[in-house]
Amino acid sequence: MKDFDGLCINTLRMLSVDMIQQANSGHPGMPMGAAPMAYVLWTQFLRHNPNHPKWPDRDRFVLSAGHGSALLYSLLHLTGYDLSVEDLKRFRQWGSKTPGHPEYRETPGVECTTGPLGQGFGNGVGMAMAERFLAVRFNRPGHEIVHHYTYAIVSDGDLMEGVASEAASLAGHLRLGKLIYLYDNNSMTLAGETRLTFTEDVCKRFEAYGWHVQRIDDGNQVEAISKAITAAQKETVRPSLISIRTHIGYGSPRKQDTFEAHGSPLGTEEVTATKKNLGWSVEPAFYIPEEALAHFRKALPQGAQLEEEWKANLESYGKAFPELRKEWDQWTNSILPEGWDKDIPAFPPDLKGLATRAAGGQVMNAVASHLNFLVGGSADLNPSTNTVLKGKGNFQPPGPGDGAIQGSVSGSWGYEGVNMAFGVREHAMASTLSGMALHGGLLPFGSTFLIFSDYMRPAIRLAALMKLHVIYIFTHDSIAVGEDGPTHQPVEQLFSLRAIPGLTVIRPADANETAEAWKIAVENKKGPTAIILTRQNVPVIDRGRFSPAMGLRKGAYILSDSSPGKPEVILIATGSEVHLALEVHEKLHAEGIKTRVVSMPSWELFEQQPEKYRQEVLPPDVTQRVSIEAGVTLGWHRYVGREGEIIGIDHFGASAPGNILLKEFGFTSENILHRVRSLLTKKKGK
Ligand SMILES: Cc1ncc(C[n+]2csc(CCOP(=O)(O)OP(=O)(O)O)c2C)c(N)n1
Repeated sequence: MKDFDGLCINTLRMLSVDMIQQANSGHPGMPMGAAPMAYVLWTQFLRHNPNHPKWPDRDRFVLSAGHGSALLYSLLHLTGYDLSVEDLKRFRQWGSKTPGHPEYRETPGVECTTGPLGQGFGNGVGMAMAERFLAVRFNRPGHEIVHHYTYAIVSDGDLMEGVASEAASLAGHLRLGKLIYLYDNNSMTLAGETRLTFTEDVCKRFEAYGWHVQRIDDGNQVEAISKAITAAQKETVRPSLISIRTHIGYGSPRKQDTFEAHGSPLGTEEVTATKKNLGWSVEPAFYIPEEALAHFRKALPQGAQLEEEWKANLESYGKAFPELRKEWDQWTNSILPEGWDKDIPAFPPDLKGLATRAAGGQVMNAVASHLNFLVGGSADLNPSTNTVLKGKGNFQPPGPGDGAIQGSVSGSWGYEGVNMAFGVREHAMASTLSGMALHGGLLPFGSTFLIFSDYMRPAIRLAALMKLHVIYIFTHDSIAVGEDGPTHQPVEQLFSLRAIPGLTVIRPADANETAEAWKIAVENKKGPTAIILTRQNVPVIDRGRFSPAMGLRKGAYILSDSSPGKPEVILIATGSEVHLALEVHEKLHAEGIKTRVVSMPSWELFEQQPEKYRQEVLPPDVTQRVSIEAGVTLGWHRYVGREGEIIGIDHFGASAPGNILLKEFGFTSENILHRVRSLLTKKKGK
C-alpha cells in the first residue's frame, strides 16, 4: 500500500473510531477492517455526485452491514456530501443526521436503511433488477441513459441470513452482471468467531448460485481490491462477489481480531493505543489530514462532470427519442399518466359473487395497461394470486426461453418483461421490491398468500420505515381458505400487519372495493400498501342499493343504515364478512331494530379522517357495536368500545371445506344475529 493510500484509509478508520468514542456507542470493528475496500470503491470506482445525491444514473452503494454506519458517514463527509464534522460529532444523538444505523431520507447519500442483516443485500439485488429493466426499456444504440452499477459491502452476518441466500440465488438466476458485492470476510461476528457458526465455503456457495467470485487474502491490498473490482465490472453476465479477508478492529493492539471490537467503543485508552499503532496523531479527535480530504473531495468536480455528461446525453436522447424522453421523465418522477385508471372495471351487482383476488387480477391488468412502470409478480403463486400482467412479458435474462412459464405468464422473455417470477422466495421478494422502489422509476408489487406475509415481515417493516411506494397483494385471507388447513389459514396476520406503523392495510369487501383499493395503492406515495384479498367468491354488493365503494377511500364508511335517526347497533365488518353484516342488518331491520353497517376496509385510512367524519360513522353515543372479521379479536375494542362484541377467531383454523369452517367457527348470519341479540338484551338488562 502506498503511504498516501494508507493515510486516506486511516482517516476513514480514525474518523469512525472517534465518532463511536464520542457517542460512547457504535461498532468500530467493521469500519476499521473494511476501510481499505471502501476507500478503493469510493475513490476509484463509484460514480456519484455528492452535490446531487439523487442523480438518476449514479452508481448505487449499499452498506448492508449497517452497523458499520460510521464508515459510511465518514465516506459521505470526506467526499463532500452535506454532512459536516459537526454532524459526525453528533453520531447517534437525538435529531442528528447520523443515526445509529444508516437511515434512508435522514442523511444525504444514504441509499437505503440497513442494520437488520441481510436486508441491504436483498435491496441491492432489487436495485440491480430495476437498473436492468430500465436500461432495456430506455437505452437505444448510442444513447445509454441507464448504465450504472450496484455495489454493496456485505458482512458475515449478511451472508448468514436467509434473505441473502434467497436474493443471491435470484440474482444469479437473473444474471445481474452489474451487481458487485464486496464481502468483508473477517471471520468474526458479534458473539464470537465464525468457526463457531459459519464454516461452509461461502465462495463455492456463491459460485453455485451462478456468481462470479474472487478472493483477496489481504484486505489491506489496495491494488488487489482495485483489480478485482475492475474484473467484476468486466464480468457482464454474472453478479460478482469479492471475498476480502479483513481483520475486525484492524490496528487496535488489544482488540483487533476479537469480537470485543465488533460492537463497543474501543475505550479512550485503546483509541490512543490504536492511533499510536497506526502512526496517527492522538490529538485532536476528528483529525482530517488536508491532503487526504483533498483527495476524497475530488469526488465533487468528478461527480459534477459525470452528471453533466449524463445530462448532455439525456438531452440528445430527448431530441432523438422525444416520446421515450417524456416517458422517462414521467417514470423517474413517479407521475401517473392522465387517465391511468380509466379502464378499471365497475363490477355489476352479483349475488353469486366474485373472489376479490379475481377482481384484483382484472383491476391490476386494467391499471397496467396505462401504467407501464408497474412491475412485479409473486412468490410462485401467480395462478392463485391472479397477479399476472397479461401479455407484458417475463422479466428474465436474455437467452434461451420458450416464451412461456407454465400456468402463469406468456409473452416475451427478457429484461423488458414486467412479470417478475420471484420463485418460492417471499423474503427476497419483499426485500428486492424495496430495492426497486429505492432505485426509482418503477412501481413494484409482489404477492403471495396472506399467511406467508410472515416470511416477508422484516422487509415490509423496513419498507414502511423507509416510506417506500410498494404494493403487496395478499390473497387467501382467512380460514375460508379451507382444505389446506390451519397451516395456510391466516388468523393473526391481518392484525400483525396493521401493527406496522406506516403500512396501509386494505381488506376490500367486494370487487368494487378492490378497484378502489388499487387506486389508493397506486396513489399512496407515502408508504407501502397491502391489499388483502379472498380466495372464495364474495357477493358483489349492489351499489345502487348501498353506498358507493368510493367510501373505501375514507377507510370506513356507512354502507347501509336504518333511517331515520341514530342506529341502536352498529355492525362493523371488513372484507368477506361485510356481506354477512348486510344479511344480519336485513333481518334486524325487519324486526324493527335500527342497525347500521359500516364497511371498514382500512383502519389506517379511517384514522387519517377528521374526527368529525369518524364520529359520523361511529357516533360516540352509540355504544352497542359489533365487529366481524375472520381474524384475531385483538385490537377491535378500539372500535367497538368496552361494551361491544367482537366476532373473530382467536385460535387456529382446521382442515375442512371453507364454508364448513366458517359455519363451525361462527361466521354465519345466525350466529352473528344471536350475538347481536344477546348484546341488546344485556344492555336492556342493565
Ligand atoms: C437480522 C439481524 N440479526 C441480528 C442483528 C444483531 N447484530 C448486529 S451485527 C451482528 C453480527 C454481525 O457480524 P458481522 O456481520 O460479521 O459483522 P462484523 O462483526 O464483521 O462487524 C449481529 C448479530 C442484526 N443487526 N440483524
